[in-house]
Formats: sequence, C-alpha cells, structure tokens
Amino acid sequence: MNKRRLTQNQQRQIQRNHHKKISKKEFEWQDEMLGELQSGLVVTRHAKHADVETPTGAIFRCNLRRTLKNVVVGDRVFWRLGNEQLQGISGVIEALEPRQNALTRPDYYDGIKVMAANIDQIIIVSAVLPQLSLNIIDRYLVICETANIPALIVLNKIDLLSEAERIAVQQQLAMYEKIGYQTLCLSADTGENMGELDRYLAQGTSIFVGQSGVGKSSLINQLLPEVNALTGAVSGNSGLGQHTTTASRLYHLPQGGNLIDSPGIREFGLWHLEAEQITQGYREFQGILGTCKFRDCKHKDDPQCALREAVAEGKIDAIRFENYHRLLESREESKSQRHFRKDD
Ligand SMILES: Nc1nc2c(ncn2[C@@H]2O[C@H](COP(=O)(O)OP(=O)(O)OP(=O)(O)O)[C@@H](O)[C@H]2O)c(=O)[nH]1
Ligand SMILES: [Mg+2]
Ligand SMILES: [Zn+2]
Repeated sequence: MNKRRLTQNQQRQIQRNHHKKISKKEFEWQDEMLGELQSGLVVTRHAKHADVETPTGAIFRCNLRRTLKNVVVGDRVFWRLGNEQLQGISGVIEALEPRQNALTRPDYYDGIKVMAANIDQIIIVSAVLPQLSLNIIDRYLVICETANIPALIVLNKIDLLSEAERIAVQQQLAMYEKIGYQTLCLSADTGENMGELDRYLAQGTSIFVGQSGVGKSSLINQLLPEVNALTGAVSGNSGLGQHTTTASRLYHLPQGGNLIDSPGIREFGLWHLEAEQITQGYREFQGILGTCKFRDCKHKDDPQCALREAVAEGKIDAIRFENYHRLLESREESKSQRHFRKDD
C-alpha cells in the first residue's frame, strides 16, 4: 500500500502512535514486527480488538493503536500484518478511513457511542414478542433521519398472529407507509416473506437494529444458514429478550450486499440529540414547521399551533405526534439523570 494515498491526518495519526512511549505492562506492536500498510474492512469490533477482512476475504484479528478507540463494524481501515501472531492477534490497525456516515447512540459512560459506520440502510426490526413498540420504532426513525440513512421497518414473528391480529398490526404500520417508509411483515421461523427481504438487501450495507429478542440473529440464520448465529428465547417472566448477541458482525450475502447483525440495546435514549433534531426527525412535520403562530411554539398548548391543527385534520398521525412529545420528555428526563450521575 502506497503511503502517499493516506491523508495527512492519517499519517500524523500513525506518527503519533510510533512516537508514543511503550508501557512495559501492555504489549505494543513495534514497527519492525509489522509488514506493509494495507486496507481492510472491520467486520466485528470486540472490547480490545477487531476482526479485519482483506479485499480477498481473509479475516485477521487485530489490536488497535491506543489513539483509535472508536473503531466500529463497517469501518474501512489501514492495518499491518505482524510477522508472527502474538497472543492470538495477527496485526494492528493503524488508521481509520473517513466515514461516509455513522450510526450513533448515547451512552451513559462514554457520551456518544458509534455503533456502526458506512451504512446504506437501517432495518428496524420489531416483533409481536416482545410486544410491538411504535415508540421504539419512532426513536430509531429519528436516528435514521438525523444520520440521513434510509430506513426499512420490519415486523418479525407474524407466524404468532391470527388473521385478525395480522390485519390489526398492518393497520398500525400503515401510518409509516403513509409518510413514505417501507414496511415488511415476515417470519424468520416459517420463512414467510423472506424473499421480499432479500430484495432490499441486494445492494450496499444494511444493518439490523432493534430490541433484544425481536429475532435479528434468527433472520440472519434464515438468510445465511451456515452462519449459525446464537439466538436466545424471550424470557417468559419479563417478556424481554436476553441480550444474546454481544458484538455487531458484518456478513456478505450471496446475491451481493452486506448485512450487519447488532446486539439489542437495553436503553435507547435520544439525549445526545438536540430537541430540534428530534423535531426534524419527524419527516411528516416538514412543510408544516415554521407555520405555527409563535416562532418559539412548543407544539403543546400553544395557540394556533400548525402541527396540532395538522393532527386534528388527520394530516399527522396522532400516535406519532404523541410519541414525539414522549421522546422530548424522556430526553429531558434522561439528560437530568445523567447530570445527576456525573455529579455524584
Ligand atoms: N415464533 C417466532 N419466533 C421467532 C422468530 N424469529 C425469532 N424468534 C425467536 O425469538 C427469540 C429471539 O431471537 P433472536 O434472534 O435471538 O433475537 P435478537 O433480536 O437477535 O436478540 P439479541 O441478540 O438479544 O438482540 C428466539 O427464541 C427465536 O427463536 C419468528 O419469526 N417467529
Ligand atoms: Mg441477536
Ligand atoms: Zn406549533
């Protein structure tokens, strides 16, 4: 790999790493132990290392230089292969290529956490077990709009529904179709409608996101039986998933396209976003925002609020509007809880 193809920033990153003092306790790769720089794709990020795939499909477990904590699945990196394996690790990641985009979420300890990079489509997986939550779908949609990444809403486990129940959930999802989101009802268990899903996956890199237990890894196994991803039953007591998948992983699909399985998130807050970003995250508000009587309208009890009028006229779905206020309220609550935690 020609060094001149690295940006100045990346070269500086590498220089800094080489000049850093090497702690006696912690092992560090020395320059003479490593081969040429080469490009690779991060297919899994673990706590202390990452699995990097070469353009020919070989996967090497790599350490990360200490300045590079924020390496995630989907990242394109520059790395070097060691002359020999050390403590089960084959090489080291030296620098990160610029990202096309990043999927983020707030984290109580690290502030903002990047979950994945270079994503072309976010597939929001929901299910009827755990109970279907439109509020969680709306949270993810705000993230998709903020990052400007197209979304697909998938409802899994429809094999558990009677005909009447199917009609009821389809009616619930119709409000998303109305505002231009694609939705898909399917079953990883019976394979129903899995062919439809294939069509959405053929290009670019997609990621499954959603609560624990909705069946993200089960869908991976349906699409790629040889993968044999670990799945875990939804708890009979709490009705919640058991957080079976612990690290995101990128897979290549036979018909083209990449698919990332991600771990379900316990608490998916939006306090890393500004209130304005949440408002902008509701695509059906566009064109109406800015036409309220008062410029600082909070769209609650304010007189002549154009959004509320649009709800009354049926132009904005009442459930979405209610969720919008719930998102803003829970954002405020978690922000103050975070300050409390930081202070004590
Ligand atoms: N009835 C039914 N059960 C399903 C279906 N898909 C998945 N399940 C079950 O749902 C449970 C959870 O599935 P997982 O694939 O582990 O869920 P996950 O979303 O990957 O969960 P995390 O890895 O914890 O985030 C397992 O017991 C699966 O067998 C489906 O289409 N129908
Ligand atoms: Mg899983
Ligand atoms: Zn208003």
